[in-house]
Amino acid sequence: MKILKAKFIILCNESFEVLQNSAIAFSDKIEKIAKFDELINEYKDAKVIDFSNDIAMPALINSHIHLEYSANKTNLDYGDFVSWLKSIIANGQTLANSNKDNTIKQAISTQLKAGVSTIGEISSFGLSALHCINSPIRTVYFNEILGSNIAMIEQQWNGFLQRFKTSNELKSDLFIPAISVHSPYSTHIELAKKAINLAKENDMMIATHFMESLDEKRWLESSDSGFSEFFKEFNKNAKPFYTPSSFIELFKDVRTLFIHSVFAKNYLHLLDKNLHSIASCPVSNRLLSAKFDLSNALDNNINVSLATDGLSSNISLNIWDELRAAMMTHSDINLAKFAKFAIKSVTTNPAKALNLNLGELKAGNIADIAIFNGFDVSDIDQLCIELILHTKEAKALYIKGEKCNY
Ligand code: MCF
Ligand code: FE
Repeated sequence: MKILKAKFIILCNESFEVLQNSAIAFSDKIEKIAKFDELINEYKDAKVIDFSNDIAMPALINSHIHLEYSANKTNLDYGDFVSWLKSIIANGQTLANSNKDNTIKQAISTQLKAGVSTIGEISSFGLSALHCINSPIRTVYFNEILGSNIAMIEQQWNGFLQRFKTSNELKSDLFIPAISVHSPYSTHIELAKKAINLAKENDMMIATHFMESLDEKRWLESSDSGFSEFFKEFNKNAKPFYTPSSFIELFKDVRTLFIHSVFAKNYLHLLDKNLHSIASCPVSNRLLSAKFDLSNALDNNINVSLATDGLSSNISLNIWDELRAAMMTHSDINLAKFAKFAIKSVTTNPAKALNLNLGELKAGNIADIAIFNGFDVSDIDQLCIELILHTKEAKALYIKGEKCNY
């Protein structure tokens, strides 16, 4: 047993309580949160960890990242989604030839250093699995399926199945296989249906990029947009496989993380409040598309997480950089209210989205705890604002109760 003393403990519970000068008793799970004297009386042999000038909170969760797309610096086109997509495809070879192992390792280390214990990794090629396994990080590993060309469907499915099986063999409580149906514009309905059935059979969750751009919305709603030009290069008779509603319908009864959903406003009522969540990536949205209407999503009781996306649409994979960017982006929301939401958006909200016993410091939850440098605040309301403004790295990170080296 360990007892960790902290100046502030941000519980991330429903009422967003912040305890002062209290302590957490934990093994691989959180046993009890109370005053230090009470805990040391109860757990006499516990090892005491003194962070009494610092802030303890649930370790962070970055619910959407593409580790395998970490090599990009300046070679992709931003400002228009279809142009970006073309540049990703055109640069495929350059990215493939880059030293992916090093960039993936670095990206994981950036997560841990920032206090992130858990990631939602979209794996397009199966290259990141072993890197995740060989690090202390917890990974929900979304094996990606995509392909719109009917002639290639079988080949795409077989390649996906191979990666899926490999990841399933690696399954543990720190490596949780899952499935990513890339997007409605890129994934043939036969592939999507098979993948969703596979997820159901294996009780796995799904992630899908949905309504990321105006072009995607126009394509799905009226078969028109930059996507028609784009697809015509490959297939003169290209038609969308879905309407926005028929796409959402496929995910009925399946836990699903919808990514971006910037243009999904008219369809939010179709989401299942228990099983469906949204991950929003403000920097990626600025570079590729438009601003997500966060107030509207929250008013509609959607469970929203903030995440970094990959380096192919970001300049930093540090989740605190993302929260700072989000704070500036969503200037329509009161600052203190936004700061509390932002903290929940990387703790309780993604824990709910990914169905993990994490994100809140409470007895019985997994002991994933992050420690950050403390400071004095005039008002407890200011704590989250200052934390977001000033934090770049964690002082310590515990995953399943074990201190991480990173
Ligand atoms: O989230 C961003 C933007 N939207 C869609 N896809 C990706 C993002 N970052 C990386 N991707 C990957 C995606 O997983 O880019 C490819 C897919 O493999 C685009 S389709 C050739
Ligand atoms: Fe993405």
